[in-house]
Amino acid sequence: MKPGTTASIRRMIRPEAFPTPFCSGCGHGILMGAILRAIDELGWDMCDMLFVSGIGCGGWIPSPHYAADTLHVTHGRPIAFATGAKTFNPKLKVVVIGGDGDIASIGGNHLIHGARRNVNLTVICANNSVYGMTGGQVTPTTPHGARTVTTPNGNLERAFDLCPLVVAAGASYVARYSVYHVRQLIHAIRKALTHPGFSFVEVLSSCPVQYGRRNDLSTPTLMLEYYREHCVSIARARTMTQSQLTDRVIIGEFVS
Ligand SMILES: Cc1ncc(C[n+]2csc(CCOP(=O)(O)OP(=O)(O)O)c2C)c(N)n1
Ligand SMILES: [Mg+2]
Repeated sequence: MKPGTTASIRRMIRPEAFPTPFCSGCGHGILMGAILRAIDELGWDMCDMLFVSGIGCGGWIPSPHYAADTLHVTHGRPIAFATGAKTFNPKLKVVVIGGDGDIASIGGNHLIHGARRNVNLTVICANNSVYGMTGGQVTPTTPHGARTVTTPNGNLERAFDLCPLVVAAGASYVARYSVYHVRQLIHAIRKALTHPGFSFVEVLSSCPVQYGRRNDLSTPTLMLEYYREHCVSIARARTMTQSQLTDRVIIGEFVS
């Protein structure tokens, strides 16, 4: 089947899983499509793949939507399960997809140790800056000052910058884009999938319902415009001062 066609993408999804459980304007839907397009462009067979996710809206991206083997496991543990599956069957292409809570909060220890071991996995973190599924609580990636249901007057804590964190831990492919930057995102996912070793793609994913409405970004458009205005490339960031970089998110390939 010709890659890039609707029919070619259709064969990778379970029609009975639609309509999706995602709210209108949820970036996870864009990411769900971007991952499939990357796999389609590579000409990979979904039968050779295993998708592992934990609990959360991000965990719903592969399971139940993808027509492939999926493991929907305990919150915070997808990297541990994926490590076991990959070790048992090294031929399997194993991809972890989860939210920022799943991957970087309760699952943070598995993330750093997966990177340290340089396990041959691809981890895609759908970062919407909150625990979306449980009502919009603060997470370790909520920006400083941002309002959430548990930080109504603004988050007092600093946020984890996930890409430098996993670079320091030993990941050998690391990139970050937002769901506004779809072409670059698909390209990065392709590179991550074909990379031997631990590859990590952080995806800033819009959540107008739980994050946006508490932070003056209550529509899908406002959230995407925010990403367009606030994301700066690694090259451009190098020319900016620390104060100019306040409230900016650096995107691009950190290690490749
Ligand atoms: C061990 C455990 N702790 C807490 C929960 C409750 N819980 C379910 S999903 C979730 C957070 C989801 O946030 P995230 O991983 O960022 O995904 P999102 O919904 O934002 O995409 C939490 C705390 C759980 N199911 N299991
Ligand atoms: Mg989240």
